[in-house]
Parts: sequence; C-alpha cells; structure tokens
Amino acid sequence: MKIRKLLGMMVIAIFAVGFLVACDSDESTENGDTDISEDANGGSEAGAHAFVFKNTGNPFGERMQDGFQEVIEAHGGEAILRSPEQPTVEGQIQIIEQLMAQDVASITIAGNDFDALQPVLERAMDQGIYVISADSAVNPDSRMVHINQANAERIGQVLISGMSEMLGGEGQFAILSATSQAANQNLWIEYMQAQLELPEFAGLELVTIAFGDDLRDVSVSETEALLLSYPDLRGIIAPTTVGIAAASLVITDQDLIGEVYITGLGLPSEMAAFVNNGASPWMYLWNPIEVGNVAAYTVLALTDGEITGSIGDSFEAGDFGTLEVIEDGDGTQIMLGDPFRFDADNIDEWAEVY
Ligand code: RAM
Repeated sequence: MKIRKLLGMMVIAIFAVGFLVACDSDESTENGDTDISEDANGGSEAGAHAFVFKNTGNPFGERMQDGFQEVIEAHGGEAILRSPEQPTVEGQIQIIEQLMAQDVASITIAGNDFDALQPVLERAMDQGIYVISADSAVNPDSRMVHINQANAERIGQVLISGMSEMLGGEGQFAILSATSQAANQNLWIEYMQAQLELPEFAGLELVTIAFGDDLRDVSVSETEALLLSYPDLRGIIAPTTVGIAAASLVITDQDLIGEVYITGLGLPSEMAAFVNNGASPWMYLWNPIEVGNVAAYTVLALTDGEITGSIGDSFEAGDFGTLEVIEDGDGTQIMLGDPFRFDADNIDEWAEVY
C-alpha cells in the first residue's frame, strides 16, 4: 500500500514537473523572445548583470554584448545577455520582468523606445536593480546614466557632409533608418535635419525617411521601394548597421554602383565588400565592443557604490582610464569618442576587429 502511494506521488510529481516545463517553453514561444545566451551562460542567478539589446540577430548588438560580458566576467561577475526576437518595446518589457524575477543586480538596455519602458524600468529600480542605457537611450527617469557611443551632433554632421561630398553637393537622397521609435536613430536624424538648414547643403534634398526596422529583409525591400519611388535618387544615408549593409547589397545587385551612393553607420566586417566595391565609398561607426566594455565598468561602479550616476561622478574603467559622468539634458551620460571614418584605406584592417 505504502509503495503504491509512493509510486502514485512520484507519477504526480513527474507530471507536475512536465507541466511546468511545458508552460515555460510555451511562454517563451509566445513571447517571441529568443534567449540568445542564457543557456550558454547559465545566466539565471540573482546578482548577475544583464544586457538587453534591441533584437536578436544584429551583429552590432552581439559585439556590444560580448564587450559587456568580457568585463563582467573578468571581474568575477555573471553576465546575462538577452534580446527579443523583434525590436519591440513589448519584447523588452517581458525580458525586463523576467530579469526582475531573477533579481539581477543591474540591467543595461539599448531601448526600443525612449519613453515607453519607463514604468517597467522604474519598477526595476524601485526593486533595487541598477538600470543604465547604452547605445539607444531611454529617458532620464528610466535610467541612472546613459552610455553614449558618440556625440549625436557630430554624427549628424559627418553623415550629411559625407553624403554631400559623395554627391558633389547636389541631388536627392533618402534616409533609411531602423525602427521609427529608435531613440538613437531619431536623435541622429534630428541632427542631420539641422545640418540640412545650413547654406552649404542647400543643394541636397532629403526626399523621405524610410524605416527598415533593423531587419535585413525589411531594409532590402525598403531600399528597393525607394529606388522605384524616386527615380532621381542619388544617395541613401542609413544610420543603422543593418540598414546600410542591406542598402549597399541592393545597389550592388542592381548594378547601381557610382549612380546611387550609400553612406551611414556600418559594421566594418559587414561593410568591407561594399566599401571596396564602391557601393559605399566610406561610412562611419565606433567600436561596439568598447561601448559594451564601458557599460560593464559603469554597472560595476554603480553596484559597488562608487558612483550614483550623478554629474561629476568619476571612476576607473580599465584601459579607458578615468571616466566621468556628465550632463545630458535632464539626465546624465558617459560620452565616448567621435564617430570614426572607414574607407578603402582602412576597412580591411577594421573588418578583422568588429
Ligand atoms: C544598428 C542598431 C544600433 C545602432 C547601430 C549604428 O545596429 O540600430 O542600435 O547603434 O545600428
């Protein structure tokens, strides 16, 4: 009798575990959240440092997360790297809620929206989790400090003057951006538009702003649509690594090299072929691995109580030396360098690095 009862309980227990496992995998399918590294990291423990990028499958985001993980692990910590499958706010909210349940020590986020993540990120901070943004800022109430990869005004300047130089100062061009809500791209677009007010760029005409959602296929079809809709189009600025590679591919495939010029922000490893074939004679970026490194040093300084993210805070960040927290509108930021120009002279060398 006793043995029967025991067996019965075991069967119930096995079913219960099976049910829980099934619920969990159903949930993650529904979420559309591909956990890109939790298994590999075993990243599920309290006290870990999480980096949430915009979406999976973006090599720029992966390089940034690699840089983050490298520094966290070198300091004996655990990194959790997460991204929703699609670059949506909803996907990021679900991940943040899961990270709150895991009781992580910090969350670094590249936001899919400037304002919409505020409620969930405020709840995370109320719970004692240190929250910062990197790459794509969330609003100052949603984070303690932002890691700014490069000065946004300078990005606007180099992109417009780069396009102008390619077109000899005259002609129609379009912007092919990421998602319409991406805080980083939207800020850079504002600065590009401000540049276009200057008399030296009076010959340039911005015909439209298209959104490829930081997805390769959408960016390809948006580029094709631009070429059809604007037969006199002479250039495209894509301030996204996904968009610029997709646009350059279309120009190459359609034999339009030398007729339509592409520039923007590109990952050298993805753009070397297109810089060398002339589809994109030159383009710009910064080192995403370093952005991730600096984000990691920042969350370590926050969780160690060395800084609070206030103006004037400073801390030691390995090879980066002393970093300082400076003003950023109503919030604060840590500013990295200027955008760097890649052309046929240096692209192959950098393609090996990132
Ligand atoms: C894409 C992403 C990322 C941005 C780069 C330039 O990979 O939108 O957020 O910083 O482009």
